[in-house]
Amino acid sequence: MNARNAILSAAALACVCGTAAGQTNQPVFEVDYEGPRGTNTLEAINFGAGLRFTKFIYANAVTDFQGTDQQRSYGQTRIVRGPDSDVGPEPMKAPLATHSDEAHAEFEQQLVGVFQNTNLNSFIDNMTHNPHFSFVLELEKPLKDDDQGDDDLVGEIIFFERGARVANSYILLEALDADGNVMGTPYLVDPDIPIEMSPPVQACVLSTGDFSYRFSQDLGGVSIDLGKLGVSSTSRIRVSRPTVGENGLTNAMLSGGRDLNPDFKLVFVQTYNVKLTHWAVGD
Ligand SMILES: [Ca+2]
Ligand SMILES: [Ca+2]
Ligand SMILES: [Ca+2]
Repeated sequence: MNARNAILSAAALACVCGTAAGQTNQPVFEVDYEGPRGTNTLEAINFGAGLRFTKFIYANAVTDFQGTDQQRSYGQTRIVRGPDSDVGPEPMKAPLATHSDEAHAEFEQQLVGVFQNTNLNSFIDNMTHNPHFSFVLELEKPLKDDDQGDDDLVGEIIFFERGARVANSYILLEALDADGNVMGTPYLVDPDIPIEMSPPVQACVLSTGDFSYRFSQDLGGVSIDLGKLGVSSTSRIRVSRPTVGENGLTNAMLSGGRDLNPDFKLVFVQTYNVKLTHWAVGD
């Protein structure tokens, strides 16, 4: 099925409704859903009241990838793609054989591909016991807040996370300036306030050994206003595994199956200076 037909196929278009408690907004994710093995493309995000966005900002580059154990980190942070999907980078089926600068750059080049599409079945997977990961996303153009300051209305960053009970993993986001210095405030994303997807959107789980398809898990989405990072615009975002004792994260917050190794995708939404399209049920 080509992309245009997929968009036009009402049967294939899952209207993914937000039901998160405690949030003032309930965005609807419109996903062209093929199933847990296929391509599941986010087509639009709708915050209601005519605030429906279809333009996304992608990354040009991943830089400064770091793992605690350089000998194993490429295997601890992996690229996943639905086995029947061809959107997004192919999984690297083994850790790199060498850790030369060239191999490091090759891995970063693979990673960035995850952030150049909205296929929710093309994402980053962190192994359960990965002790650390971080990298910087260099965006193709500045991500801007539609309404300066911290609010819960229109999120520019959507954190999609796969978990046994929808999203269950924390992540830390920081806006960086052109020199790599942190602007604003590091923001710990709480996976306990996900927008559940209804009907559910699932993402694949691949085996560690041969990367064959094993089963699938539900995805949850968390909508984050850019103001929560303490900035109104940024072109660089550092993504990392949070550390207990920093940025408000305590051990008590890891009860109930919550963890620090997200299997995730970040989607950046252009909400600033865009022509809004009005949309109603039944269109
Ligand atoms: Ca805001
Ligand atoms: Ca906003
Ligand atoms: Ca998870």
